[in-house]
Amino acid sequence: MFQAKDFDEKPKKYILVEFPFTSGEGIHVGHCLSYTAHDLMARKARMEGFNVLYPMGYDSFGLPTENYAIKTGRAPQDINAENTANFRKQMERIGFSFDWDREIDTSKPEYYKWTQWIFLQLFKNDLAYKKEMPINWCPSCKIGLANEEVVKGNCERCGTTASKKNLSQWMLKITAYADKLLEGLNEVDYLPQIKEQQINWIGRSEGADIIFDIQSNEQQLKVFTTRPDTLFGATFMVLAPEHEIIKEIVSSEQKEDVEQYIEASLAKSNIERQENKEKTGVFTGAMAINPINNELIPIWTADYVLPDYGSGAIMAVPAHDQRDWEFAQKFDLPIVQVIDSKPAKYNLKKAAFTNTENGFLINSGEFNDLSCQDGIAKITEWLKVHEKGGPAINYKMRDWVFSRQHYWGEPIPIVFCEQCGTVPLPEDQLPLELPPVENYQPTDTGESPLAAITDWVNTECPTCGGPAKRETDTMPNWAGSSWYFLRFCDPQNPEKFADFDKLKYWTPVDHYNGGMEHVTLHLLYSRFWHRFLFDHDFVPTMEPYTKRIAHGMILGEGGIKMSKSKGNVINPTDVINEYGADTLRAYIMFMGPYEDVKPWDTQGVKGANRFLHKVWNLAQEIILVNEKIQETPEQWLYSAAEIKEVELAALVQKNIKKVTQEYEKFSFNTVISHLMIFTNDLIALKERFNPAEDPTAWRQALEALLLLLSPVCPHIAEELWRQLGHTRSISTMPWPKHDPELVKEDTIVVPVQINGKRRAEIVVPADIAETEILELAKANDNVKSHIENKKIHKEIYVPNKIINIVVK
Ligand code: ANZ
Ligand code: ZN
Repeated sequence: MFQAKDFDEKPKKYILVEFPFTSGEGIHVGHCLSYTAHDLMARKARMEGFNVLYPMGYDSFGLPTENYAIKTGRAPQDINAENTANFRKQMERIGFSFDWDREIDTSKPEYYKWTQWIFLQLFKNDLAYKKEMPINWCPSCKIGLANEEVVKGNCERCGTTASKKNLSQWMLKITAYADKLLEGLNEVDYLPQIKEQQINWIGRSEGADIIFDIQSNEQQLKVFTTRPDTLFGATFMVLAPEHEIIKEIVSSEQKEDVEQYIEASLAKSNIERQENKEKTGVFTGAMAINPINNELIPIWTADYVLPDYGSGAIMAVPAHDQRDWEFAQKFDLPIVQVIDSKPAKYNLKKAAFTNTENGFLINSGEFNDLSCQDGIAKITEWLKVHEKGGPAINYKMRDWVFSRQHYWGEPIPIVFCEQCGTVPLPEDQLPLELPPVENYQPTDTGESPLAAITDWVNTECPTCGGPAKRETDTMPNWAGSSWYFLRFCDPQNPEKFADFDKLKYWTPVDHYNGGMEHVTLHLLYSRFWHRFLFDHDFVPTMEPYTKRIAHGMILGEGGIKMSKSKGNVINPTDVINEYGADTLRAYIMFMGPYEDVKPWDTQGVKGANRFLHKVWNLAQEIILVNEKIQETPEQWLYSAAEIKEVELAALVQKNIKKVTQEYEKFSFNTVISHLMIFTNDLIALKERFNPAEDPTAWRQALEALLLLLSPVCPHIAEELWRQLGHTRSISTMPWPKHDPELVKEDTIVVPVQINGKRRAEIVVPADIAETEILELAKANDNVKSHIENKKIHKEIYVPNKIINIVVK
């Protein structure tokens, strides 16, 4: 019924909502909110003549299924089949107009074959590599934990403090795409806060690397700074406690203190370390040499410097950086001011002088008097010439850890050969299927359960035929969702992940909706894969999604978070059983602005249900006095302009216009409120103008209401439509259009400007003539006082907008 047609000549519209992570609990109200809102868009777009692609599938690899399998001793494959069937049933009951022919499931080999294929392309382009990385580890359960399983630093299962364990892991080099991912944001129309979060997550900083020699030591120390202009003010250095160099430079006197300090800070989380509290740290006993003036400055270690940003080391400039200032105060280190401003407003005794935008350099030798901006350029240049560093760019974003030591994920298509090393599986061996196992439990070595299936692990090297071992890590849950929007364009293709011409027809996605919580992970990952595929001519567009919006969270009754433990989770199926799918849909749209956080309210559900009863009862009265429609489906076109009775005609016209406008603004709650007002107004008018007097006019009015209501409440709209005698589905009808002649606003407000200054506003009939409005304007008291005794040079009326009078 709602199948999208490849290459149809109608204009296409690709509307996408994030597909669900298929847990055993089934669909929740958050899904209902976004799926309903986009169902409205999809249904309306079809009625407006678009060829709409509104697809759905299942993001089904991952922990909930795996954990359930462990608990029940059943195969994840079986559990998944049940979960997805349950989701499908629920979504069908709510009446979403998905194109079910395009259903996909990320854990099916036909699908993940292509996830593996894309991984191979990334690998061949040096964007996938292995690196020793810490994983979360529960020392008591002796298993690796996914991030989601670490709750407030503790193992979710047993509550023991999670620690880290180093394992060699697959990484994807998303950092190589940092600039492209930033630039791409200029091409798209995302909510401003979504763009901002992406920009902050990527976290691009321009600055310089500076290399410091160390006194009586071969080692050198590199720091990243955004403020090379402050180099003369560097009075000490600080290393993150994790910094490798510490053990090479620490003096024997300081060794014990330093080791103790390191141990204590490793126990802290990153968040704890960034919190604003008393600075801690210890001197390493080593001295660095400032390259620009050869001064000796002490090297400290302190945990306010993070190991995984820049080089994990800083030059501290306490005069101009507040954290460094606090540290210098605490440990009585020198503070040397190197930026000044006019007039001087700061007091270095109270805080660092950080707002140096209009500052200039002092105490900086040959660089004195330069503006900060010039100072940055000149000192960076000096560093480059003297081989002590140079321009550098840093990103907050890290490479993407792509390995999981879990069973229920895509196997990584790589083998390790004694002769050939790391060998990608040839593409014709894909999919590399996930073998069945007895035991899904993560292992006490931190390896994936796949490692225990020796006859799967031991294989032949595809290159030399010698003995080789398979990679046993699987991909993260984010893999399958990084490209699913492409597969929807050609979901059954066995030869390719999607046919290029089909992609050309359908992509980019016109509207994409997802949670705010996916703005920095899934959204960024999928943009990265897509951009990579674009760079290698596998997809036709640079960016995957034209628009990206986000729905607000639905809270439980009373405004507290819905959670199983609080027992306040609303099950959409219960609502349907009691009130029907249309009530659920209408209520969920009526709750409030789409992007707002809003609480569930059972009274509101009842209100939505009452509204639908009103529509039903009104319709029955009108249907009763009407003959069944006789037109053949092809002939029948809706035209509200045929309604002769003036008041009814005006009411219908006004509402077609208003409701359509609200749809276009994606203001779904006001779509419903206007439909409610429309219904009430029709009921009120019925008291004065009996449907039996002009059954046709009332039928046409009802048809307008049903057409406007049908995207929200398709079931009741269809039923009443058929009761009127129509044989063609309401969902295939053209969207009603209002007649501008019939919805003229009676009066308009027009501002009056005199010599460019707004002096008055006048209220006039909308169809007023120019001469008439100019007379009225000049008669206005405020206007009068400004033109009295002056000569009118020019007077212009821009219809419906403004009056301009120029006097001398
Ligand atoms: C000297 C300096 C002087 C700095 C000054 C700032 C102001 P963004 O903008 O976030 O990139 N920094 C560098 N690496 C760090 C790390 N691993 N942990 C903590 N801080 C680190 O910030 C760059 C600045 O943050 C760098 O510039 C460095 O301090 C600090 F008046 O260097 B600055
Ligand atoms: Zn080999």
